[in-house]
Amino acid sequence: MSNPKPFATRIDLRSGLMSGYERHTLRRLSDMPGYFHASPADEDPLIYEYFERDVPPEDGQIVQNVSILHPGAIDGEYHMTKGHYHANRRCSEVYLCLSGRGVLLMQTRDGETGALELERGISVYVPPGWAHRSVNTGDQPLMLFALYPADSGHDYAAIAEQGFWARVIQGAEGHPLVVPRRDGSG
Ligand code: PAN
Ligand code: ZN
Repeated sequence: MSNPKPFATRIDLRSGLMSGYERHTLRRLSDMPGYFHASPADEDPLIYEYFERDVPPEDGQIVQNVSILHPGAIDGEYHMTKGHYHANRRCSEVYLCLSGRGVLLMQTRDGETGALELERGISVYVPPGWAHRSVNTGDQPLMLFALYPADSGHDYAAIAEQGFWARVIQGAEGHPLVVPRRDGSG
């Protein structure tokens, strides 16, 4: 794929719809075995989806991504993305929340942890080396715009095996709680 010419993208700030996307990825509960603390066998909701503009996967190119996390919870655990490290450890990312409410969980391989709230107008800088997972804690879609280097690569395996340092669950009166996991609690 050669260097693209300059191009514009329209992002509907209400629906999150991105014009001209080349990639649309859907994640249902069945695509996420073992990620939630429970997985009811009788339902398979759409947890999240994301749209991307394709550029060459090379140093210097930037991917534009719109992610939509649909509201809901699986046995009290809010809908969330799989989460990943960037395979290229030099690669960072910027998230901008377009609408909805949520939390961005983060962690490093050295055991540092972070959780930052997301709401319309908040941007979060995810430095190199920090895994990241977004969680929808609201009752509306959580829409996120993200920019990341096209040569980042995505390392899902470490998170699939070890999970994140905390789970985000529905507390009393519907308030979200970020609950640190004890080792072995999945
Ligand atoms: C995001 C994510 C997107 C979906 O664009 O890819 O929100 O999350 P998962 O990739 O964890 O399923 C990003 O962080 N890209 O690098
Ligand atoms: Zn990322």
